[in-house]
Amino acid sequence: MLKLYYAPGTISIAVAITLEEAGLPYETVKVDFKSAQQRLPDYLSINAKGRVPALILQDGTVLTETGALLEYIASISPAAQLIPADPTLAAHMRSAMFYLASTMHVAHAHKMRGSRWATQQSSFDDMAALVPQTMAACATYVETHLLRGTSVLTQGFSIADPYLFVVCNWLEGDGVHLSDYPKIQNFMTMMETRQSVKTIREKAML
Ligand SMILES: N[C@@H](CCC(=O)N[C@@H](CS)C(=O)NCC(=O)O)C(=O)O
Repeated sequence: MLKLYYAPGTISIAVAITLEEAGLPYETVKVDFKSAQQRLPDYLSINAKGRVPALILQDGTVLTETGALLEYIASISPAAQLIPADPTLAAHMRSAMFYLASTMHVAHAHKMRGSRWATQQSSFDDMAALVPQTMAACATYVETHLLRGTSVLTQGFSIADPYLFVVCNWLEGDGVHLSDYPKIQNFMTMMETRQSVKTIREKAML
């Protein structure tokens, strides 16, 4: 069975939602961020990056990076149709995912993880202070360009949606008000109606 290493509320939850969408059986292992378990040797032997998610396959292969995991789940579950067949639509879906990974998630990390980029407390404070602005700029981009319908694609559900859902779930905590972004708000409401998200909430993973 697939085994997902996760921490509640983190980007690893996009993988859990996608596993639910695909109807795949999986087990979970919670990584305790409070005790910095992600930086201890046991976990580093699973994911040398010290981050979640990590997905362990039946044969012991370890996969990391959210986008790669979502693609993997979609590939082994073709019936769930989590990637559009049309290459242009698929490129838009991946464009959204690369944007989330390389820009929006990184902007969010400046609130808590300043030590990745600097050493002084004043630098951390400065980085954290800018997060409401940088995340608002990201939200504006999502609102005006990424969300083409109720979801990332004009029609239908794709692996970009759980990814976007988890990242937008951070917005209020980052000082960005969803009420200023009606399309994102609509998207979040739509996602909350899906059984996958309900199940993940019942499991207290989000
Ligand atoms: N590019 C990675 C980023 C993963 C990542 O940064 N995960 C965060 C949680 S949202 C984490 O594990 N942080 C722990 C830490 O920085 O110590 C991915 O998308 O999988």
